[in-house]
Amino acid sequence: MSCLVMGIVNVTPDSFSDGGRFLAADAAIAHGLELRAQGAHLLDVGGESTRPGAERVDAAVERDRVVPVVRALAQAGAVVSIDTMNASTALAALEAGARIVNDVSGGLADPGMLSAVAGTDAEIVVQHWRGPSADMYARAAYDDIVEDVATELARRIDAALSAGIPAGRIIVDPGIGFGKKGAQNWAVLHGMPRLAALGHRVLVGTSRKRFLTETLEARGGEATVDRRDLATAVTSVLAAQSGAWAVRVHDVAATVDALDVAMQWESGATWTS
Ligand code: PMM
Repeated sequence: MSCLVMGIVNVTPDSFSDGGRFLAADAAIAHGLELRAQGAHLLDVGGESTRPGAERVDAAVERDRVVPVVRALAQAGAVVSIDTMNASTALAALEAGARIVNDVSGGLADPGMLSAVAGTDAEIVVQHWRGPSADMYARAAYDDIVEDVATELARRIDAALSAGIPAGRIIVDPGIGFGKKGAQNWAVLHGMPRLAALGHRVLVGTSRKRFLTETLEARGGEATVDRRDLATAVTSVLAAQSGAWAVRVHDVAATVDALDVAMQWESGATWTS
């Protein structure tokens, strides 16, 4: 088992999980460096919130938010991914030193995205997505959710390949919480081996998401950020055990600790006295 940790660096005023504390570029850069010091292998910089109900942000506003942050973190030696649905933002971020484009729409939101990425040497994350966050729960109807997500991801892989992106540069993501309600997310996570069987690296993002809150609060009490971070560390270990290539998290320190412990457990099998 090995799994990379992707630390989240949100540069948005309305992110539900950090309350916009890192809006200023300097604060976002400092936060990214801190996550790196805590052991993040990748830093995912985003300037548009995808929280349920969120409205789209103008691409120019998004670009102005993220480019200085991407540039500074890349210059500091971090491997940076740019979380965007806009080809223009993706290209500006790659120009500033990002190496991965993380498109939660899997190339569906901007028809120019896949060909733009094909013209660079960047990697791309294609996430399972059925439509904008503003009304994404209206699309949460599935026959067999694992099979449906796998089939729809396979179509995005084909689109990326047709646009000219080599297979080795395509990463898939089941899009936890995107057009999926409560228990549907657990079903998708349980079906991770089916998604890994698509033959691409799999990125998984459960961090602080609503389905975790619902699970924790089912027993009563408030699902504080600390409780959600602990739950995220557990889901991250389980994702790693199910073949995830990387997990996308807010609390890097907790997830790095949890993965370390799980890996030691696994290495016990090869220990001799
Ligand atoms: N989740 C969010 C944003 N970007 N990208 C990928 N690849 N996978 C995810 O699960 C994902 C993402 C929403 O979470 P945030 O608002 O806390 O960043």
